[in-house]
Amino acid sequence: MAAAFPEITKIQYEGPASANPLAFRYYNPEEVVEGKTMKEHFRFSVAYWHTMRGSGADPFGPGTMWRPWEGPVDNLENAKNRVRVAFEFMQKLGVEYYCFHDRDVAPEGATLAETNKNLDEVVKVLKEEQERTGIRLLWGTANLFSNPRYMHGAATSCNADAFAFAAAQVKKALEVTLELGGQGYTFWGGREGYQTILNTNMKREMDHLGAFMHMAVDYAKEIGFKGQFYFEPKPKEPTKHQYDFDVAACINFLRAYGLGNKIKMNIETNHATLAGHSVEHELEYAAAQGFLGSIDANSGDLLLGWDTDQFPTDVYMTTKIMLTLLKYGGFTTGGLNFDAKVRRESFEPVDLFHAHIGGMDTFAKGLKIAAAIREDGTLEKMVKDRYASWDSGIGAEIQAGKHSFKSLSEYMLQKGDVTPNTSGQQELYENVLNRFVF
Ligand code: XUL
Ligand code: CO
Repeated sequence: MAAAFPEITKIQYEGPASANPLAFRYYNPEEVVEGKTMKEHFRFSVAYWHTMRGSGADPFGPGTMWRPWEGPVDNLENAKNRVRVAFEFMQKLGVEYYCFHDRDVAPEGATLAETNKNLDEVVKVLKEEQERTGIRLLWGTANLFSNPRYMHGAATSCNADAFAFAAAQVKKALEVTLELGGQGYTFWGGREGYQTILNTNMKREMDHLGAFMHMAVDYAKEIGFKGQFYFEPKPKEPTKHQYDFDVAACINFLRAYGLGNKIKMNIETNHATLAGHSVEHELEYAAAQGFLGSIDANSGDLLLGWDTDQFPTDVYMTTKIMLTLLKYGGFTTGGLNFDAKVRRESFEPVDLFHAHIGGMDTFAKGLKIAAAIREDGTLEKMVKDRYASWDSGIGAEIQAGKHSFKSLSEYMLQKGDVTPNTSGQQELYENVLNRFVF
């Protein structure tokens, strides 16, 4: 097969002064930061659905993307050919992981049996390409939302057959993820939610979702899939009320259904902002409770209110993400998956390189800033000092469980009032952060 990107050679690190648009200025894969190479920190991944399948279609018009390797019909041959293109792209970019939905990689057939067969055929090629390049599968997943059979949801559908079909699909997706040595499996809610409570039995739907996830975990055990399961929060889109609203709702759901020790979070930036949070809030909330799994790296547009899935270019955001990641020891099974798409107007193949290079560089710069902030220690000390009242005296006693409402009431009656508060110094904190950004 002829190269899909013949004029592009492997993207190299050229340093901050480089003006070459097809080079990294900050992402230097082998550079060691806090004892790990950059590539080990990030575990960058390409999202097959956007990068290889994004057409640029929107509600107002059809696709715009120019993808010269795509054949006139999306048949098996075309799907296999596309795999070669995907691996050429990832190799030239220097990304070591990818993620996919079953339906991204292989076309649906007329029956489930035929669809599974198609998937097996493409998985053979994926495996070949993985072996040839050393690129690995970060996580796999099943598309339980595109086909009209899932109009009412999959695991939460009012139609029991939709649940059964979804189960068959996830069973197969787990098998191929195992076959490809995938390091994880992600559940994103898809249409698991509702539009109006008037036609919805919420309790029943949630119970079904819990049962579905248990079946997945049980089946993984049965076939020997040891990868990490992730649950990906998103508050809305496609349904008005998604059950996986945010990290807090997801963790609550997992604990309520006895899945808390089986499934971690896959946190997506744009989903966090749709939920009225920042990504660092979501990461911190998950990490503090031991649920930090993986990241779908992108960004939204606060002037638009939907999931625009743009590539991350904001160094403040990547710095904050990296501060949290470094604080909690970084990824184990997870990674930074670019769940992001080029704009509809950026239709040329080379734009895929510009987009990913920008995202990788922005994260690399964020990592360097975060590491410098940590090495300096000022910010950490400021936060520590802010909580100093808990390090000794009454605070330390409360933390050690030595007090009750009664004893605290006695303490306060005797003391009369609290030790005066000190300033929160938000502006000073922001200035300290800026010292490392510019
Ligand atoms: C949808 C989304 C999905 C999941 C995988 O908003 O983020 O692509 O990441 O199903
Ligand atoms: Co995502």
